[in-house]
Amino acid sequence: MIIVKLGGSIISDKTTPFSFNEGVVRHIADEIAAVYPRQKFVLVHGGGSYGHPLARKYGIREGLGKRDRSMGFTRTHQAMLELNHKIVSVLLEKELPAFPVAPSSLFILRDGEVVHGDLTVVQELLAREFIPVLFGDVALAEDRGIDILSGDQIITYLARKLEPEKVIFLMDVDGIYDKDPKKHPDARLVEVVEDPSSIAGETGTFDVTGGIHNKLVQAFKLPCPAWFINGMVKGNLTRALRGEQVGTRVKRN
Ligand code: IP8
Repeated sequence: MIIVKLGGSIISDKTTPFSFNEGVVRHIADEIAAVYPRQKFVLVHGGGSYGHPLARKYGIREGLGKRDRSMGFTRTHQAMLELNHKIVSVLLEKELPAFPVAPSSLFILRDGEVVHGDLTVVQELLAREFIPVLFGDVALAEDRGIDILSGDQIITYLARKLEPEKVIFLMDVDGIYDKDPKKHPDARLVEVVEDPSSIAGETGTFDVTGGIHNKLVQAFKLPCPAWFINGMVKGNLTRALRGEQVGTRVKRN
């Protein structure tokens, strides 16, 4: 089984609220359809311009308090269901038996971390050759009442319990660079990272989107190899599925 993360920046335009990049999701679905059902998948997508603006507007991470927050909790979830519906619809168009699974019904957080999770349904869906489609979501929290659960946290949890062959992160940049490629034309794409300390070296690995460096650190905690690739480029997912060199590969020794 392979876990694929559809980053929020590829499935929607983060600068335009409620925008959906259908074309990108379509080519990703094509590449999955080319190897399914030989290859099993769990898909996890981010919040993009559906979840993040609402989560910020209602201050969900600050927990329950004002009445407005409970409405915001539900509205943010509703927006994520809408995005999930669009993604699942594209997968169904390609004859892939995608099935939506809402993480807010599976996980409970404390201190921003998962303290309770139940993957029975995900496992049973996989056993019946469905493709579970999870997403960054709101979640109930033991400490502050409500919180946000990111797609990356879900992936860490899934990977520890389900032991996938690999995790592929689809992003809107080519991988991890040694410095900011927008500021430094000589920035080099790092092809393989084998040692986490190499990324915290003299120059450090530049965090292009604000989340990549952290993703890389998290990737070392996964029990399997991880790939960071540009999901906007057709064929990249196929290359990563085949194990060919593309983007940045995180190999644990
Ligand atoms: O984009 C965030 O998920 P992410 C989900 O995977 C919400 O960090 C609701 C903002």
